[in-house]
Amino acid sequence: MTIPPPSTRTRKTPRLAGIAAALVLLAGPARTAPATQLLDQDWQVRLVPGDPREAEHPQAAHWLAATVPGAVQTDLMAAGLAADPFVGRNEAAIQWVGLSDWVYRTRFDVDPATLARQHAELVFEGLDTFAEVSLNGHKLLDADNMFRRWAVSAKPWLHAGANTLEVRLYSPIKRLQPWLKRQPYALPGEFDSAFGDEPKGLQSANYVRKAAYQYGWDWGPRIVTEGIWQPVHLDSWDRLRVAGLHVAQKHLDAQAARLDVQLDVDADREATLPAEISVFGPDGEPVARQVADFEVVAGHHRVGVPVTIAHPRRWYPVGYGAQDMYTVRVRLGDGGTPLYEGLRQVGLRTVELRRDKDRWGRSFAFVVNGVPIFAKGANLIPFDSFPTRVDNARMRRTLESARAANMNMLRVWGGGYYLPDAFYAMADRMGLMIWQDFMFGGAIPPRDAAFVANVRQEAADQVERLSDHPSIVLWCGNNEVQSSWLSWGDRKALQASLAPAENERIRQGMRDLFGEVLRDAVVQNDPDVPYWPSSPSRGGDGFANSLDDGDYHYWDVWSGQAKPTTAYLDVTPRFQSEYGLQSFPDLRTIRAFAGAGPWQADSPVLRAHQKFDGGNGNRRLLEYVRREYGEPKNFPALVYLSQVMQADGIALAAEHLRASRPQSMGSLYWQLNDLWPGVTWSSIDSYGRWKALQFRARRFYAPLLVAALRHEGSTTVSLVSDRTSPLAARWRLRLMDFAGKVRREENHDVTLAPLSSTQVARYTDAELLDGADPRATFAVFELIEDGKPVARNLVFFALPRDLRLPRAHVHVQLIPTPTGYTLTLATDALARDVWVSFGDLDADLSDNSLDLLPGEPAALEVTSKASVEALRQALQVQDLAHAMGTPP
Ligand code: BMA
Repeated sequence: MTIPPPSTRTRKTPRLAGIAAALVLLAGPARTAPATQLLDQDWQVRLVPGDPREAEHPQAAHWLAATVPGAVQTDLMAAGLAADPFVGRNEAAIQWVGLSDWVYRTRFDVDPATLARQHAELVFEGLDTFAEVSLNGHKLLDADNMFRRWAVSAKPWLHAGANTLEVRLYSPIKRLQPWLKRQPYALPGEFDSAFGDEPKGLQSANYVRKAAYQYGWDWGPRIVTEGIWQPVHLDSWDRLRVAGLHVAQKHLDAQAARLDVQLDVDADREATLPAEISVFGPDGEPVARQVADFEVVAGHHRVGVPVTIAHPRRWYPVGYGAQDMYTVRVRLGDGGTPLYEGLRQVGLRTVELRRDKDRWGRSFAFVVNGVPIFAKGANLIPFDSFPTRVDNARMRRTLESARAANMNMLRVWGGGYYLPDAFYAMADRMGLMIWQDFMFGGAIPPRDAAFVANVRQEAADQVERLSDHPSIVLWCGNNEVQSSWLSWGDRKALQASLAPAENERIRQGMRDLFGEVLRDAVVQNDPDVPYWPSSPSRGGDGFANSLDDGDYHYWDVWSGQAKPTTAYLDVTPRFQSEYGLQSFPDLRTIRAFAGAGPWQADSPVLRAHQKFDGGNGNRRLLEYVRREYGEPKNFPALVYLSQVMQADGIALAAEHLRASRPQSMGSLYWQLNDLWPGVTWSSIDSYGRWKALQFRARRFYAPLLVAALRHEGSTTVSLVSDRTSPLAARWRLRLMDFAGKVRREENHDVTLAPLSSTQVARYTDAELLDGADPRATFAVFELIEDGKPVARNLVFFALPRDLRLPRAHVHVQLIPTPTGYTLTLATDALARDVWVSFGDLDADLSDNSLDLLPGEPAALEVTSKASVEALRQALQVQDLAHAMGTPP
């Protein structure tokens, strides 16, 4: 017998509304089967009567159709009462929504059978954020945390026929500001509102458990949502129900996996529950079956039964093995129709965050199933300002792009929200490791008992929900909270104004929260995954961002001192979890939010979609482009050059980090994705379009890399292999002029050790050039396996703006194939950073942003619905020499 693996897994209660449930509640005798009624219909929303905005927005003072799960802002957009804040300069016009109080209502019928149940519970999987819930006029719940699940007994207030459910949502800004103004001081936050609704330095976001980025970030707008953002349902049962199924991994080695199959049970009295536990292997084959009793007592509790799998197949990160997963099935009952059946998918793997003392200090390395893995990836920001409109297809496309670019890790950064189960299930399937921050983005948190208790419950909810995903390899307490306390100007200014004892209390509060409360949540609910208190840190709350110990955020390039990108080569941390450069998105994306143009870097609409330094980021971007590439000849050239600059800079850093293995064991650049169309650090824009960096990432994160890093007049050549077996190969150096004439060639045999970086050569410019013109000569380094180049990198001896780059003629040929098209590119002279596009047509390219050498054509696969004629007509090829304004 085989069963197909289900597509998702269980959570505490079956998730509904498209979030498929693998927890199957079978029809037992009608009175014993727990039931769930989804309340997603007939919702309406309006301003709370008496809200001061009624006069200004009279239409919102009437009931409007609402979507649950959803947000007020998206309801108003659907009703035509709010303009799309992602277009033009509309962001300002939607601010009033988050400054108002709203009320949602629906009516639902309850049948007599449900009413007769011993238990009826109303469950809100997520409320955003300050919410007051009433059922038939009786107040049931006050909620104050977007990240928690709220379940309350509804039994006393339910009646037969129509029931009215009302949810009032209070503006978190309006609720907290008056209180905050009365406090002796405000805790330092993140980004001040650009709209004047909160005074500078007086940010209420610190004091509420709500996604921090919605208050505005340096890559996204301020849209303070309110709404019922997760499903609502009414659960009813008698005597007993199973509320969750987990599989804890107690021990794992090549011989055996010892698991504990656990049920979360609500029982009215003690009972013995006969059960059949079956385990199915990665191919659906049965591998273990066991009959056992779960002994339950009265109340809510967890019961477990041990199960062993012999010779388990383990889950591996992509590139290191298969993503094998097992399905555990639990059936309760004594042979007849089961009273309950639940399925849970698990991946078996060990994870260690290796922190050994070594000659560079103390390591920071992920070791999965005993294999030390260099983490290659990026930071993930939230997918949208409105979490409820993110569908699985969007998340999948982003994850697939990451995997396609040879990434193996993403960091779910702490200023957003905990992502849905489907996200982690996809990461499991794709073998992408997830570094999971708790949701603390940088603001200094309060420390009062109620706040801490609220966070404790949030952490328990979330860690328990996500605990069985093999993709999660780290839980991290916060992003930059404790490090900022020690180094940011506003924090230091506050500390100078406070008594030392008060400073110590604030610091101790953070120590307690990140050193104990969150750590405990992980130890209790996901004990086989390591915990790290803060990024960046050395594992405690002391000085962070040191090169010898812990993870490192490097921002001297771009922000801070705006150092040139070569400064990336001056730092070799143990794990670089953030560093980044901005670029403009594709012109099509710009057109979609900014209209027809013409534009310049400081056009008001482009400044409105640039959040770094209040819109001044575009100047910084131009400065970086000018510094290395000279004056762009027009705006499209600036867009193109900004992407080349970003890709070149990040490639330099990533290659340096990989070459520094094992001193460095990770590179996560900032940032993978965008949540709106803007000018940001992303490598994929909000339409899913790849920037040059995303294509380059595929090369600099490829399993085999030749890193040729030129710094201060010398080039160091390292060969990097992520393979787990030795590689016999050859490396080659060719020195060429721009017309393709080889002036010199060297070939060397080499054997690369598994999981290694090997420095094979170091040349001064004089040695490499041997008298050739540095402005018209370049070096090509290649790694060759079985006669074929598998990795390549070019070294130039001057900044691009100072090179005598030729105006190359790139010949193109587009030929239909059974699956799409092949595009062949050939050139008569060196063409750098060749970028192929098809105007307004959608087309996916197997590669882009590539250097073309004369005599070495490149063939790209193109997938598009457009016809060959249309594609040929729209085809555009740009290269560096043509985009730089200064003639060569
Ligand atoms: C980092 C992040 C974010 C921010 C990014 C770019 O340090 O943690 O707070 O968006 O820098 O400035």
